[in-house]
Amino acid sequence: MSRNTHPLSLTGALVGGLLMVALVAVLFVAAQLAGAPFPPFDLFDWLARVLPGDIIRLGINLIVSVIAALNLEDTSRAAKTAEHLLAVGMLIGAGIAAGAAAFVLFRRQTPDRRLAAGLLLGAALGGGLLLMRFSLGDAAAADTAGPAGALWTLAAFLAWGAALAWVYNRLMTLAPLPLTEGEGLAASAQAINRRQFLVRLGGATATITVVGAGVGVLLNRTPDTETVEAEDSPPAWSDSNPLPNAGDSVMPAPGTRAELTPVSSHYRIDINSLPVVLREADWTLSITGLVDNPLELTLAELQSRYQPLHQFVTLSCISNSVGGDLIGTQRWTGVPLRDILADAGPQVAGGYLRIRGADGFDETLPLADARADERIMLAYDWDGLPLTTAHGYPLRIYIPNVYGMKQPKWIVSIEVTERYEDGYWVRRSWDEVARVQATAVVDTVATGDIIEDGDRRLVPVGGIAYAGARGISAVEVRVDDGDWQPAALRAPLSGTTWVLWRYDWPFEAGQHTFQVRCADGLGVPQIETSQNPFPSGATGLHRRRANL
Ligand SMILES: Nc1nc2c(c(=O)[nH]1)N[C@H]1C(S)=C(S)[C@@H](COP(=O)(O)O)O[C@H]1N2
Ligand SMILES: [Mo]
Repeated sequence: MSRNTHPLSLTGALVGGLLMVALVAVLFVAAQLAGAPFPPFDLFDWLARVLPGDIIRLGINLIVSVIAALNLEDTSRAAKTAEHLLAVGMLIGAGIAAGAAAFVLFRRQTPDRRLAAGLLLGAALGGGLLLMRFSLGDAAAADTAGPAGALWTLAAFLAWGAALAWVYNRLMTLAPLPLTEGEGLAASAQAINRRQFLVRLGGATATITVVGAGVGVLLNRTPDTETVEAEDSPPAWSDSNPLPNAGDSVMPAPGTRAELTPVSSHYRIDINSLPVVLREADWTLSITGLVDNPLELTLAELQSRYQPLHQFVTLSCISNSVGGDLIGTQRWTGVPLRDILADAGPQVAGGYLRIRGADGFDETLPLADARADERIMLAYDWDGLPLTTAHGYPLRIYIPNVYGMKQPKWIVSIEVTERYEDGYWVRRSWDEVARVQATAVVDTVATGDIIEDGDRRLVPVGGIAYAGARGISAVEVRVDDGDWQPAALRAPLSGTTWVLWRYDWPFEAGQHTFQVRCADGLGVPQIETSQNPFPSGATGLHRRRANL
């Protein structure tokens, strides 16, 4: 029996992959249990920083198209899940490649040297991932791991490398495949053959993976599912605590999206696999640069020194498609930025504010805008409660009329400078101004809520229109090839939110297409030609088909 034929690199790929799957499961449990680093996310986040904007965009487009094709409900949540799976897939891919390479390398080595080589390979992989993690800086603060976390990561990858070498050495002692019938009988009488060993290895790694994934999910400490204690909740909006437009006679057509988006279902977009977890005790806001009095404010100081401002605000991602769900409306509470700037005393008039988030995200705002527009605020509450981790705790900025990409979350510093610098997404070729495009959406053709009006039957049709803080002056609806008809506008929650519209359409049986368009508060009609979100935000007419 020829015992010393070397296993193929294909076998190495299989073993490297199996072992990596198990390793990822173990890393996942440690991350969930003890807040250890989760290297697949570091790899993914690092790639997201260093790869060219075009490639990132291609990736995002692909994910978003798949989500659209699958008709998944919550785009931003599904996209994050897809990113997480991709991150894990990439690390497993690295395990497969490293396993194949190692099995070639191992051929010329003695069993002991193989072990050393395996450890070296593990160290290289683990070390590389740690370097990526360190290069992300504060962004990696999503977990509590310090040096212990780094050591753990390294140890885990060393174990992976050692296991790879051990498997190779073990395979060398087993009968290679294929066996003749006689050899097979003989082998099964004494010991297992290579195939049986690999099947066992597969079973063991599968067990570790399933158990690990199960335990990890049970322990779930993902910060974005964080909920707030019920007793801390502010009074819900109700008859005794009405929304500002509660008395409006134009009622949303049934099926229109909620006028005020529950925080738990507000979309979430950020550059990291995991949102940055900041703690109040460790956090301050610094105002630095060209100022007379540099400031370093705690959250309590921000809240007590300045008069709070409450604003209903609609926030949209520039990547939102017309009719998409990357848009939401909440009640933001914070401090006008100009009040804080007044205390800091900028030394320039025409400069810029460089606003940095703890995740490495940054944007630039003209100083003059912040001084002139009291709506520009640093916000700490949504719906009367502290921002959730996912939405930027403890501090984010609101800037009217621009897309979310211009408005950092998790703000840690604001620097007054003379020089303009592109922000995070602008460096990746998105629009420098990112002014919100006027768009309107048909949310519902409420065929189940037909109104009997004398001998007429009316179908409520409705949705939203949004043009940033410019407001909406008109919405029109067209059914099939008919004329554009004016819709009724519900008073908005504020001048900086979307506007709900409604059009009661005289029923006609059959298949119909409902189209909508709007004009902003200045009467400027929306752009009707369809444009993709990149680089300046989506435009075009939204339509919805209904069978009546
Ligand atoms: N620090 C930081 N701020 C950020 C981002 C980010 O990745 N990091 N994403 C921006 C983008 S692209 C959008 S659309 C909004 C989304 O805010 P939300 O997640 O609370 O809906 O946050 C903005 N602010
Ligand atoms: Mo965004």
